[in-house]
Amino acid sequence: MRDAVTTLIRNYDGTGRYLDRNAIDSLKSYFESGTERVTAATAINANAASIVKQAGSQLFEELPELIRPGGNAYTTRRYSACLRDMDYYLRYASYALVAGDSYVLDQRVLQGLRETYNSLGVPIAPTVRGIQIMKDIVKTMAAEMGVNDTSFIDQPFDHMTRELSEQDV
Ligand SMILES: CCC1=C(C)/C(=C/C2=NC(=C\c3[nH]c(/C=C4\NC(=O)[C@H](C)[C@H]4CC)c(C)c3CCC(=O)O)/C(CCC(=O)O)=C2C)NC1=O
Repeated sequence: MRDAVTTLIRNYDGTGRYLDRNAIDSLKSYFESGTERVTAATAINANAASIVKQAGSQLFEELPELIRPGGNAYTTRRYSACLRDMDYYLRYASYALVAGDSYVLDQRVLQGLRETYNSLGVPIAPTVRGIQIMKDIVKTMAAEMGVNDTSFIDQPFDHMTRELSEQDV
């Protein structure tokens, strides 16, 4: 596990430097956003089941072919697997939000995921859409809980969708 602070120290220690102005600025911004990060995690924690359910409904409404015969989320087993995946993305996003760092996503969620999805025929673009729908729901909830600038919430969700969509070189 890494967070914004340990990642920064790791970089500076790697080159034997004291924390300079850039380091201090990024530490300040991390600590200043601390309360809002915790608020976002609280919003997710208190509403996880309903966020996943709502995002799933919206996704299947937008892309009904997913749950029709031949669709990857067709049959109860695959439908549940899909919502379970959404729940994974949401839970790990809440960790990354608190950490202020994407390392936990790279390490625990994204490693080997595209290969798994490709081998099972799980379509990437609709998965990306599902993650983005959850992002929007979480941002709305955080705003309702008094978070003024919810832009930091984009980071983990956008990181996951970026990594998932990345094309093989
Ligand atoms: C914590 C990290 C972690 C992740 C991310 C994870 C994902 C993950 N999703 C899987 C399957 C799956 N994932 C989906 C998901 C979907 N199908 C769709 O059409 C939608 C677009 C989408 C939902 C948004 C489906 C349907 C399966 C089952 C596919 C199958 O078995 O045929 C599998 C294969 C094994 C299994 O079924 O459990 C893995 C490993 N597992 C993990 O441990």
